[in-house]
Amino acid sequence: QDSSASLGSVKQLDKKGHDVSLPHNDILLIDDDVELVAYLKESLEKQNYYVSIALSAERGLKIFYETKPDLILLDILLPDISGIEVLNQIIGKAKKERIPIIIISGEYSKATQLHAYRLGVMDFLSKPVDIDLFLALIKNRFELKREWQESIIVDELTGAFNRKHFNQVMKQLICDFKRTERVFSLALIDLDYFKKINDTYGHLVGDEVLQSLSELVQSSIRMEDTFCRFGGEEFAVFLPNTDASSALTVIHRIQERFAATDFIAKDEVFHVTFSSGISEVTAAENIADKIVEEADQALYASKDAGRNQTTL
Ligand code: GH3
Ligand code: MG
Ligand code: MG
Ligand code: MG
Repeated sequence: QDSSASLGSVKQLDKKGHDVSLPHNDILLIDDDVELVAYLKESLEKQNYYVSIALSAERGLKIFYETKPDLILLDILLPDISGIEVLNQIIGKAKKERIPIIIISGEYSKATQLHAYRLGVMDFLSKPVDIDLFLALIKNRFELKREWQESIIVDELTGAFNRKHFNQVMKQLICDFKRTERVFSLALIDLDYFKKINDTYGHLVGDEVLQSLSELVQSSIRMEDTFCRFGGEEFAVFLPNTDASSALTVIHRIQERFAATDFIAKDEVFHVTFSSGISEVTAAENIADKIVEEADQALYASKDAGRNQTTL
């Protein structure tokens, strides 16, 4: 028996020995120059990119729509329709989904380049390709994309994940649960009498309290747990592989430390607490709305019972 399997950290290798359990970048290479394509594919795979090849525009379009690659390398002179025509067809979707398109072309007249840039491509490389420059460019494009992907799921004020990511994680955990029956818990956290903090000390101090809570939670949970700002002064923590009573222990610890945190404003020390409600996924309740509703009800029970406490 492999003990690491139970931790969910077991490596999954594909035929080429890539670790498919890690996030990876798919590149679609549309070019009819067989020799160049083979060379680029080999060079890219050495950098751990996944590469699909299309030797015609038609095939390229098919792969684009079916697999949603992370980046596209596109030739202009293709055997069927021109790369410019391909661009016309895919640029809208590519822009919307932030899929960078890099033109690699033996035809690089100013008119062609201008046309491509005006359609919205970011980069235009001329053949023959310098492999070092090529790889450096690709690396930067992915870096930019990764930064963007991160920025759209993180809340600016607190650094917690936002509602969009909350929904993604929920979906993934429910999917895992249905497959493996691996339990997870959701804790909702709502600050107590937060409106009064704002009214007494001002909105900026309120913001600092939100940031302080976020730092405390982030530093108190495990790597595999996910902390999100659910909205306003309400937060959520996903705890995979954790039943409700273990989640309770985690939240209690945070609750105690938070209540003991000294805040200072207007020359006085004040304290803030939060209430929490926990729900655990079950076979009967494995729909996102149900799980949130149950945690929300538990949260309201904590509020009713006097706040600064957690209910299962
Ligand atoms: P309860 O204990 O019942 O939860 O009372 P409460 O005052 O915390 O709840 P209520 O929903 O009445 O007020 C929440 C307040 O949170 C009102 C809103 O202005 C404030 N708030 C929401 N988002 C932010 C924010 O980003 N910054 C600041 N400073 N305040 C915020
Ligand atoms: Mg060609
Ligand atoms: Mg509140
Ligand atoms: Mg609230």
